[in-house]
Amino acid sequence: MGSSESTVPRPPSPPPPNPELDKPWRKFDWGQKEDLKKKLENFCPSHPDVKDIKILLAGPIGAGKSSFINSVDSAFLGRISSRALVDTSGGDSQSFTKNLKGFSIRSGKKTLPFIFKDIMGLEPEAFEGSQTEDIINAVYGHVKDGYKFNEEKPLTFKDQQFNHDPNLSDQSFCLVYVLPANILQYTDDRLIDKLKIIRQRISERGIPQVVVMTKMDEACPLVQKNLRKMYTSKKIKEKMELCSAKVGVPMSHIFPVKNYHDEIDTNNDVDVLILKAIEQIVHIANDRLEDSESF
Ligand SMILES: Nc1nc2c(ncn2[C@@H]2O[C@H](COP(=O)(O)OP(=O)(O)O)[C@@H](O)[C@H]2O)c(=O)[nH]1
Ligand SMILES: [Mg+2]
Repeated sequence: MGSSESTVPRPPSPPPPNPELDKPWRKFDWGQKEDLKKKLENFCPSHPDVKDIKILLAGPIGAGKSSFINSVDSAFLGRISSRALVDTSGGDSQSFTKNLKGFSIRSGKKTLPFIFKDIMGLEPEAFEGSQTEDIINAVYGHVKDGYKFNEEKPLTFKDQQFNHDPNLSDQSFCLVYVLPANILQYTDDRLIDKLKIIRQRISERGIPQVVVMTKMDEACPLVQKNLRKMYTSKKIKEKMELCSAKVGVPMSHIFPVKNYHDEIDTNNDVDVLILKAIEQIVHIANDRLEDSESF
């Protein structure tokens, strides 16, 4: 059997800390997919002048904005969609979204009453202020569809593409930051500062902000193996708490997801996280829309 050498007994090393909590810290029903789909299919904006809710997605290049739109589309279609065109080049090409354009989502024959707008990547190193101005203008409906964002020069009221008189349906009632789970540890403060400026400016008019945290699979091996560990993984909880502290959004406004990225079929657990995020975003936006009489 073993060698007869005498070994100095080592003090027992403490067991590694369990990466998993005993109980999920957020209650989450993994069986609610059909319910969520139905609710979203039957949703109707609560203001008669607004046909659909505009959901503005902002975030760095490669964060997963296009993949998120595709994932929402896929969850409703029941098959993988690639309409929003994901950048597969690793993020350094020039082919990322530069034009403001809307994506609507269909379920069966019905077009759902919300539209995603994917805006230019929010890069920490880009010219001071220009992107934050563009994002703020986009929230308030001043940026016309098709406008081609220019990193070096924000849209101004003198431009043709500036909508001087946005109506209620041109405006966004929720700004969604799409941020990959691992970004906040490594990013420099310039991105955080930009987010802060945007937050201050849009909260003047009470526009809520939420974070969709993507690439949760890459952030935690437990979750990579099984998405249902999302709310028991200590690592995921830490990432979300860090995000809440740095970006200044409450935990209740942060939604962890895994986008479809290399799958060929949809699955329940990916869908249910994506649909839950959308359901919450749509309600947060609609609540703000209901209050819109007040300004
Ligand atoms: N593992 C993983 N990869 C993702 C996820 N979301 C996006 N990706 C990948 O990240 C890259 C950038 O995504 P993309 O949607 O183009 O980002 P965008 O620039 O914000 O539109 C693509 O290669 C995606 O396949 C995710 O949740 N998990
Ligand atoms: Mg994109």
